[in-house]
Amino acid sequence: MAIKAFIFDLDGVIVFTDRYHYLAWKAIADELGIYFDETINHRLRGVSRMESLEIILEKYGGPKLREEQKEALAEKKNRIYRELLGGMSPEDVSEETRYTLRALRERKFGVALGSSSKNAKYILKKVGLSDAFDKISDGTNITKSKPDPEVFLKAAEFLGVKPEECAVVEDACSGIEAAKRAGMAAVAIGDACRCELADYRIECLKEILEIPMAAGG
Ligand code: B16
Ligand code: MG
Repeated sequence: MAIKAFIFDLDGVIVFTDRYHYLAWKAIADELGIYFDETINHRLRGVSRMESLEIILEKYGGPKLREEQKEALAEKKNRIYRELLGGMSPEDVSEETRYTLRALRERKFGVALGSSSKNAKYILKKVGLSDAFDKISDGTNITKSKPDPEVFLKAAEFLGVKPEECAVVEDACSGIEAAKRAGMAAVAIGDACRCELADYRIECLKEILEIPMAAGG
């Protein structure tokens, strides 16, 4: 079936905020005396906030935390993270990224965001990309995070296209798996290129425009 729309992951594809996630989680981990490093941080890619906390708590040796304590920790992490996001600007998005998004729309493809983040709209605003997407599916409209396909199925629904008419661009293997479970084509960039489920592998975003399915809408 012909591809009518592209759904982009945010963190790791459009913007690179994992350093901010790392610094914010590190502050929480340090407060609890938990070992946390960049390798553990890597496991948090594409994973929801509460699931990220559970991964960090795997190394926690203290008394069992109640649900409300966990929620308070996740909220605190988010406050620190948003403070760091506050320093973002349009310079945090490459010209190549802007060009690729524009070119796809000029070719009449639907362009949506499919991100696990509840901060997606804030990030898009900070980097001046609020108008670059036709529809946004993010952490605020899902109950299950990647590798569950919900975030991408919602994006297709918002765009008014069938799942099999969509291609997802992802940097995390959990996102590639989610795309395939949604019945969509999966384009891998960065780390996700080692994921066997990927249909296409690209080194930089504008290579999307050279994939035959993006030739014209
Ligand atoms: P928030 P993506 C994901 O974004 C991040 O990769 C992941 O590290 C983060 O935990 C998740 O969003 C939730 O983010 O705390 O802002 O709701 O890659 O799906 O765009
Ligand atoms: Mg990502």
